[in-house]
Amino acid sequence: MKIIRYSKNPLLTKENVPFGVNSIFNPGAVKYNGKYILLCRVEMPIGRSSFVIAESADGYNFKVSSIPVLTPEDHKDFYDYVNWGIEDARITQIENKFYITYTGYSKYQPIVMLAETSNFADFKIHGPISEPSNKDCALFPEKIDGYYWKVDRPSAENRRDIWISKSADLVHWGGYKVLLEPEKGTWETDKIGSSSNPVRTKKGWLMLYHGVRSFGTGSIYKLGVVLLDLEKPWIVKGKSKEPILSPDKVYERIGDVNNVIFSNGWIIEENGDVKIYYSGGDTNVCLAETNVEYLISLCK
Ligand code: BMA
Repeated sequence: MKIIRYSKNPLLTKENVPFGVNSIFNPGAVKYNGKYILLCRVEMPIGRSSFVIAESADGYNFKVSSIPVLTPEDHKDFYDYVNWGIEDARITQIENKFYITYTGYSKYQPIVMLAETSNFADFKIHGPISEPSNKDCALFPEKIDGYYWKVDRPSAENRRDIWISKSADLVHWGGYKVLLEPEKGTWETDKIGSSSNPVRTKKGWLMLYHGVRSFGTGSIYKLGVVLLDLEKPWIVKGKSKEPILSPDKVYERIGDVNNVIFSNGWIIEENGDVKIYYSGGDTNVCLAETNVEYLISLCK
């Protein structure tokens, strides 16, 4: 098994959105009531992002909601932290609720926001769960050692590492540790960040991440995969040495931001098949398929 791009990529472009947008991209993904749900970022004509739902019975053919389901204006008490847009949702089911971690963007720079929903129509917004500058947050789907856990990507001077922390209530966090650092002099040399919510496998927590190498003229975003210890999730058991998906097709090479493969959502089927939803060039929604065993075999 390899990572196989869907032959009809991209699944969605702005032509599939029933209202005027610049782009649709970076979907969070989850199965709900037997349906595939993508919570996609739409950049509105003014240049600020909101979220729409795209829904599908088969994971390939999606229909986009007629209006955004979550906007900066919905944030009332927290508007100052999201008034430049909300971006890049990651969805984690914990018991019978869906928790959404996403980027709030404002003059204060990126910050991690938390919301929850039971039906993808009504959202309870908890507000910021980080200080700036921080993004790429993903929650673990169950308690470990009595705590909820998250990964995120704070920006420190010259450093873009993935950190892990824990919480008793999903809102107040502590116990911060560095989880993963960019491997210098490789495809991920400049920065890394989570690309999916971690999923339990027999061998450990499996998670996609993105790595970035910057050049004078821009950056290249690629995907990797990492395996974390089940009981001690701050321990890395292995990771892919090479990227698992790199910009290659025209719809990944050329877009609002060239040479980007960015993912923040995947679905693991009961038989171990994996659907990685991703975007090419910050401009569309695409799909690549693989399976859990193959991803684990890459984590050395
Ligand atoms: C990251 C985020 C993503 C975006 C990516 C590539 O920093 O802002 O939303 O897809 O850059 O441009």
